[in-house]
Amino acid sequence: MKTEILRMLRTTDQYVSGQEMCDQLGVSRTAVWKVMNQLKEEGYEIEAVSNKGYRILCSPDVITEQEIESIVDTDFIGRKVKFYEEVDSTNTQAKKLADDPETNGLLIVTERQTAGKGRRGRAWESPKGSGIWMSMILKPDMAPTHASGLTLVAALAVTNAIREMTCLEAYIKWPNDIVVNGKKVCGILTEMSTEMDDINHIVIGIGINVNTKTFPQDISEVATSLYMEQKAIINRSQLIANIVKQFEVLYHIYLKTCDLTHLVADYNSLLINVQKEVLILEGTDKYQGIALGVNQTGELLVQVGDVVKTVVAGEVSVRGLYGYV
Ligand code: BT5
Repeated sequence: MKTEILRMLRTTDQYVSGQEMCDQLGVSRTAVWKVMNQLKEEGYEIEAVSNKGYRILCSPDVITEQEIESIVDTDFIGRKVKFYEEVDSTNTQAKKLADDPETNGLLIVTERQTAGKGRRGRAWESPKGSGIWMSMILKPDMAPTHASGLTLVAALAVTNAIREMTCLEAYIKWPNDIVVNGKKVCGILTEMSTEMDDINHIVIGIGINVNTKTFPQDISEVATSLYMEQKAIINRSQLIANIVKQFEVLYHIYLKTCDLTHLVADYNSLLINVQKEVLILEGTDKYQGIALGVNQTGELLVQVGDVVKTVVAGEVSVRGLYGYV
């Protein structure tokens, strides 16, 4: 009911009468009044005027199920949210929940991860109260070989959303980072479960440093947050809603061809590596070249001397010649 009440309050700048809420939701005046009090306790500023009703003035920076579900405007991704105050890793939780057939599009969100994961067993710093740590469960009907492109689709969605909601020039660092002013604000980890030639589920984990004010010393050289770059607090639920909306649109486009045919131009226009010298670290192999952009399957094309090499994401790290970008 809280989600419905928040949604009703958000559909208008005007007052919504208590009676209207009771009628629409089929509940008593006392029940509505109780929810209003709960919302106020959670930090919502709600004006109540007799004979007019209730009006929402300000929402706190919370990422609860009710808050996100009340603003998400999609067909299926993020319409259902599972929120944890604290969890080991949203990807790990998502994988546990994904066998349930009802979970296509489910969004798992937490305030804090105790064992946030990066790629290849690396750790992802996920402190309480300032970031977006979330995972989407997807069950597309396509061959497993096409799944890795979805990391790039997610990167494009996050970059678009950051650009739309802030004044920051966010770029993609292939394949799974988003950078602002040369530092990492977001990392994406895609995991998949397959059976024969079918995908059981894909979990796309997205970690964004939103209102983070400091970082541990070991990552402070490479990490930044949206707050640190634009000196203003960003509402995390609004950003989440924007990301899932952008992602859903791009996801449908991706599924048409099961590759980046229709997205590659947009992706390359936001790719920080383009026309830059990059160092490719592939296991013990190491070489440098000029990044040209990605192809339709999401591989990075790198000019090495006279040859254009195709670099497949996975076991590869890409560095700038003089540091992270
Ligand atoms: C990534 O790995 O960038 C993928 C990160 C995915 C995190 C999300 S959060 C929600 C979901 N649940 C999870 O458990 N994971 C996903 P990789 O490219 O391997 O980068 C990891 C490296 O980034 C680390 O070794 C650090 O150097 C650095 N790092 C760690 N925490 C960071 C942070 N909060 N911000 C920026 N850089 C960080």
